[in-house]
Amino acid sequence: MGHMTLVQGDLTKMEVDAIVNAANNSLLGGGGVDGAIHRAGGPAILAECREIRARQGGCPTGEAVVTTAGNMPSRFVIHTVGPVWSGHDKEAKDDLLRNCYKNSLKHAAKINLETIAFPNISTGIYHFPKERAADIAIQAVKEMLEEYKVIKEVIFVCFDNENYDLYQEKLANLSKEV
Ligand code: AR6
Repeated sequence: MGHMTLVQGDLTKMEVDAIVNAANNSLLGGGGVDGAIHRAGGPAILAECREIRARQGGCPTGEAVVTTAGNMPSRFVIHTVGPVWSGHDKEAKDDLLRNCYKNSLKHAAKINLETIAFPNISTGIYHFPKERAADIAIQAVKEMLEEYKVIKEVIFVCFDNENYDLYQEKLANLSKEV
């Protein structure tokens, strides 16, 4: 079965089959990791995003779409849209965040990708609480690794120290369970 690993650093530098983008519904780019990905990958990514918009009109929250990674060392970008934390019904937000991880990996498995790197979706500009997001991410990825045998490695790429420390602790606890 595939496994989960952790690194701290810049997602755009990862040499993997796909990196996942924390995008928005428009797919037209933005700040945070989304801005970094479009800058590093170049205009080919936005061109494909525009084609997807023309076909299906953006990307609903919790869903995912796939484009080239342009000039980055990865092959594909899986763009998913996390929930904005503010507002009512926090359980619904949990479900949407869970869907981001699951749908991204479903797309990856469908095109036989083996290594996928995730940022900490929704925990920046969208203000999802980091620990709550980490629990959801790790659980969702664990379930998908059990289901999709083609996926060999999922790498959590943490940018800030707080996320890195959280994932380090949680992944260590998980490996103690088995
Ligand atoms: N590599 C890895 N992680 C990064 C990088 C990087 N280069 N840059 C930031 N992060 P955010 P969101 C981390 O805000 O909360 C955009 O405008 C960051 O520390 O990028 O899902 C979109 O267009 C945080 O832990 O995404 C949307 O409008 C994590 O990436 C909106 O932001 C996610 O933070 C999405 O907000």
